[in-house]
Amino acid sequence: MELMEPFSSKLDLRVGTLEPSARILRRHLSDMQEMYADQKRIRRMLEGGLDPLIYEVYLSPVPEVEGQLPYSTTIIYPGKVGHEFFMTKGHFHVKRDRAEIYLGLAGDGHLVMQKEDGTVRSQRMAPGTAAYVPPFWAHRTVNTGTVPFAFFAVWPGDAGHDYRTIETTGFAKMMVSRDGRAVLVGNPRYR
Ligand code: S6P
Ligand code: ZN
Repeated sequence: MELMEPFSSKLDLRVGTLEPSARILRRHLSDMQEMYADQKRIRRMLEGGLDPLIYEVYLSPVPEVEGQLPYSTTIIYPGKVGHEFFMTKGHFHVKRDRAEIYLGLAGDGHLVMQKEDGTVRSQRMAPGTAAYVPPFWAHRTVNTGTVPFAFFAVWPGDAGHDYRTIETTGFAKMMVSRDGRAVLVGNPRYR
């Protein structure tokens, strides 16, 4: 393993930005259109030239190898596709027995987790919430508030990210707004 010098980062607790970051990843609706239930609405939005920025990920300069602890911040913007809140793509770790820790920084959100058998659990996240993603659970975060939702994450460097499984099956439940409240309902696109 590469021998590194100690270093620190500047994390803006109100906004969620991380400096320095090795890379900033931005996902727009067109990068994850198959993740949402209302496909007709998405086609109309994209054909009408509406392709909102859903979230940004600030990645630490820590290498993704065994023994290291890479970290990131994520900012999910407020918004919905129909009734479904803006969210991350969501993933399993390639090494399924690798866990992760999330820390809420700003705004309101939910962490939705799913086991391979389709069991779903969710945790509400607010500033100061430390949420634990145990081994074997896929994880996706959702902005269920009205301002940007930001959180910090740290995971084992050799975890790896498996997006394919969630792209193929989806999550069994989705987070929607109903009578002004965020609720988990069955996802019609879950296979
Ligand atoms: C990585 C960690 C986060 C997410 C980020 C975006 O293990 O869970 O940094 O990568 O929140 O979500 P996603 O599902 O697009 O990677
Ligand atoms: Zn992860």
